Amino acid sequence: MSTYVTTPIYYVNAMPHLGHAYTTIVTDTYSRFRRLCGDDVRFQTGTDEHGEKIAEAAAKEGISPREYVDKISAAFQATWPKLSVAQDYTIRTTDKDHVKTVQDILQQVYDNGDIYFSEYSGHYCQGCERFLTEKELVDGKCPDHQVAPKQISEQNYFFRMSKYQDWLVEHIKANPEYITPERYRNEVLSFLSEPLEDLCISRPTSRLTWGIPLPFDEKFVTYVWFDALINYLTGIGYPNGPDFEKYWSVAEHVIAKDILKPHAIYWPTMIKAMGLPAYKRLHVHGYWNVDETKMSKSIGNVVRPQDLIDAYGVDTVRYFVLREMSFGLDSSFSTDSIVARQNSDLANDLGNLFSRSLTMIVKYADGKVPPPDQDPESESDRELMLAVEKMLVAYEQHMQQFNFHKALQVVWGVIGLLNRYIVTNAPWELAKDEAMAKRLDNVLYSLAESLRIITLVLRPIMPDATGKMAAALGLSEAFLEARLPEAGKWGGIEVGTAISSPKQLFPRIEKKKEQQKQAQPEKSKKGKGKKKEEPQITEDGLVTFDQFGKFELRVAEITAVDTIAKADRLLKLTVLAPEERTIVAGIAEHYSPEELIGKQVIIVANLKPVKLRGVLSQGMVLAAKEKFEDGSEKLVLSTIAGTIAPGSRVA
Ligand code: ME8
Repeated sequence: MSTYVTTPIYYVNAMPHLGHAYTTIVTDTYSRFRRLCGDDVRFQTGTDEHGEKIAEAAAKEGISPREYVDKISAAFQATWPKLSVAQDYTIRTTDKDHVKTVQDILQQVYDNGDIYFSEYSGHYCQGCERFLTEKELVDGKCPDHQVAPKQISEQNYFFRMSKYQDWLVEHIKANPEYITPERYRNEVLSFLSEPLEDLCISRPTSRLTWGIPLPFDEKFVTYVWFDALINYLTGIGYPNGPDFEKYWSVAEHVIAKDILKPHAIYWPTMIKAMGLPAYKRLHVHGYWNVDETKMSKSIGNVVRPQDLIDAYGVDTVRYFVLREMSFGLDSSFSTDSIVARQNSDLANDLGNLFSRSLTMIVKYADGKVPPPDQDPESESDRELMLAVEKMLVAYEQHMQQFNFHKALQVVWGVIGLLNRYIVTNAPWELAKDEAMAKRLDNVLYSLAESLRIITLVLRPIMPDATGKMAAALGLSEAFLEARLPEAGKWGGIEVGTAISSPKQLFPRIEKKKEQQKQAQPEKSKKGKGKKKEEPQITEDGLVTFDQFGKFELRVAEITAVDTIAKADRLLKLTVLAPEERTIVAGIAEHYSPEELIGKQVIIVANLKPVKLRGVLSQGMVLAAKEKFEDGSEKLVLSTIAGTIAPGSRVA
């Protein structure tokens, strides 16, 4: 099968922001997904470089339009590899072959009688670069750009769009998948329930010269939308290039709702007038907002992709946008939401699962995938295999429908299940019992195999991180060849594959120092000058509320555990509470390191730090101890009954 998928070509009147990054990441993810399914994929992006907006932006900078478009289109092209976007072709509407194709198409449509000369007067919005109908105005203004359109009256060339209205309505009705999600299909059908006007497709050179000259009248240049939409054809070599036949019949366009009308109405009718078959699907997403307002260059409330990459890394940025936005609906951007996704979904759920599982394979199976020995009696084995199988089916469906957030939800369902599988099967307990050696092998095999499948399905979303995951799982080469659905079948990982303990895949992000300061202003003031009162127990052996209140109990999350040389009973815990600190705890006889990672425990956070065996201990972990008659002891760490942000006060 072939897949051809495109982003809009972005205007080069401003630098790329998160909105552009989102559409391009979505399209890249989809193209990687189709490749994973074995398709021959063509993925195209590019820049829209003609028109009034661009001419104006260049004039503002005091440089020629040519210099200006070269500069900004280079900035767009430089952004994509940083976001791990790997397009097959980048088109610029100033490319010579594109200019020729646009002129050839204009001539053809003109010769067929679908372009005519006439006079028009109407409401022209410069931001939209088109005439708005009376109905589209809100309080006399363009709803998108919040400015009153100019009243323009001029002679121009028009495309007989109205001629194709009935065909378009029928086509949309007969092909429910043509425009999705459904709300946008309904919006287009509702718009088409009124008579469609013809489309003005020229601008007089007296007003604008930065455009493609009309082949049949040199006093006019082509309207930017008639020029821009044709990029989808030029990029695959229309009309005679070898790729055209292969890719046009499967063309899918990805856009945001701001450019629904040009893509769902102008473009299909233009294609029809050219005598070509319709594109296959149009995928429409919502807006990234900041404080309820659309992120846009004209408002200036933009988030730059580079800033996000610097702060969180490319994998987190890609995961975040795909997981956070329900495709089709608007989403609000905030740094809190991206930090929460990184810490909770990536560092905690996926990162911990991965490092815990691989560390156990290294420790209990000599770093090699042990042989499986599925236990038909084991409820947890059956549940796991069934869950992985179901996940794969749902994942493929959701990815195909552009429901990326749902695809990720089902993958994270299995990640959660695997974390529970580890607790239920407690490999560290199995390792203590010779008789359980086969069971231990099977649990470790199941973990390695599940992680292989998770790595595979996350590959289109996080190409960099999954590359590291595959390498740690000893899969680098096979991984590149893997194709769904075959590669998703249980049993793909080879027994004996060498596993290595991975480096931390997703570091946790700590709140910035300033934020912490803001959060605890009183505490820092209190400490100054005043001598601290030591809590004292009263004569009757009771403590007062005041005295108890002096102990600062906090929830701490264990992120790393190390043994301490020559101290068999001690472990060095690295915890977040919420800042990172180390605590030395005498629990080595009761807990293995891998069992502890990810646990939330309760600590006394305001103890004076002490050094124990050369390691600084900044607090104390609380635990309950049971003593048995034979003198032995059981120790259980105190935890809390649900998950809560590390650093939360226990009161
Ligand atoms: O319209 N949220 O270019 P453009 C989500 N050149 N996506 C956003 C966004 C936001 N806040 N802001 C921008 C043009 N986008 C034409 C297209 S195609 C033949 C010609 C993304 O630079 C989204 O994909 O204004 C939107 O459709 C596109 O950028 C508009 O880019």
